[in-house]
Amino acid sequence: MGAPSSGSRTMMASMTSQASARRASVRAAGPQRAALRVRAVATTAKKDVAPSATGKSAITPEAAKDVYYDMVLGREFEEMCAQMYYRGKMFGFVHLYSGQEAVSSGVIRLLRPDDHVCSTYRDHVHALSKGVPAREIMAELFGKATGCCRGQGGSMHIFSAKHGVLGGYAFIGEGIPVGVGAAFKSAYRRQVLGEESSDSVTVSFFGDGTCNVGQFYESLNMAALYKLPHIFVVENNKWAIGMNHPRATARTLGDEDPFIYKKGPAFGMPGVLVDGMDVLKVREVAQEAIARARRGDGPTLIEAETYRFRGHSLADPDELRSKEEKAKYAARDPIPQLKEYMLKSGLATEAEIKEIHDKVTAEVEDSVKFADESPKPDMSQLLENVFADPRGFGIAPDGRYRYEMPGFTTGTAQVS
Ligand SMILES: Cc1ncc(C[n+]2csc(CCOP(=O)(O)OP(=O)(O)O)c2C)c(N)n1
Ligand SMILES: [Mg+2]
Repeated sequence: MGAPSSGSRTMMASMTSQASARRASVRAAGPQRAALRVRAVATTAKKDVAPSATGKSAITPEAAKDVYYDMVLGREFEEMCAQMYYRGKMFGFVHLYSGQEAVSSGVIRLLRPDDHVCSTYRDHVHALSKGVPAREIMAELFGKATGCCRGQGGSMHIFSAKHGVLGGYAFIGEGIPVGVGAAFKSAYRRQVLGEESSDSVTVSFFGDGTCNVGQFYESLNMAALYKLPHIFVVENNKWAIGMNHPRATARTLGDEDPFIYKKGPAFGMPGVLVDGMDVLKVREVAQEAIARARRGDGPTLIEAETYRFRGHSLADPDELRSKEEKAKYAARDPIPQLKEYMLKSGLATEAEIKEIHDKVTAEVEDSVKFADESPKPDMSQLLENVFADPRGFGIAPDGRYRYEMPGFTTGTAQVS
């Protein structure tokens, strides 16, 4: 994309004036009407919760097997990570996603390759769902040169431009504006540069604890203001390390619990609450949000109620959550739930399910072998991409952006 022209600035002004026209119409409708609209969105959202895995949900056998494969892959990959971490193959903090698979698979398997995903430090499974090969993620976790970030990222920083994975982020909330930025690019191309085919969508994932940082609210505002093709997915696993969600978050008006999805309507976007332990429900809600974003109708906030089956990170002894709470959610494990549904409704046979498990086991074992046998990065790579290129950003004398110049990101600082 070229530098913004004065014409595009005018278009940006018009995007802003369209937004103020919308606000003016809400104001004209009066406070009572506006309040009704908010309630309507929130209530619809509750009704929108799709039929459960035990109910009637339309999914083809191919899609069901794809989603099942993805969830099993996520679970087995993470269990293998735990083993490898305790064997000293990985360094730093490693946060596992086990238990939350229905959210990643239910949303991301519906995306196109040119769509984007922004993650958190609990990022391995989002990347797997988006198509980053298990080998490249495992090698990254081992700090090897064949990893998706050439061994320079590690567990909390899984990034793959090729697969539309815009990164894991150690600082909570950091990924949300990045996701909104990607959605802005898609909308800018369509609305300002007139590229009709630009309809890619970005989904940002983050936790319940992250909803209490400012970047969440700034991002909700900007996404709504410009009707960006962005989906906010809150993975509400009830805990932010050792802080229980209701202890940290103000209750929404009239509720006993704080509902994050109700913050969507406050910013003029639908807020949807979904059972995040039921992949078919998540899928239906995501389908609607993705279609809305692609049509150009703007963002959606999805709150998926879920649970992590392990401690906050592999360094957490997980002593704060009660046995009863853990047992309650273990009984709602999304993987056996989907398996049972698939078998009962003829979406897959026992033999096909077994084949999926065997393939996943082979894929995960292969990823470990590949990571183990891969070389470490060369010392010369140590400071690459750490400091800004001394040649600076901006436009070069040939009229191209400097970052488009061959070799721009290599050799930014050499270690001999
Ligand atoms: C800006 C910032 N503040 C504080 C922290 C420390 N921190 C790490 S994880 C975490 C809790 C996040 O909880 P949640 O958003 O619910 O995600 P979950 O771990 O449950 O997936 C906090 C506060 C951080 N990483 N970044
Ligand atoms: Mg949480």
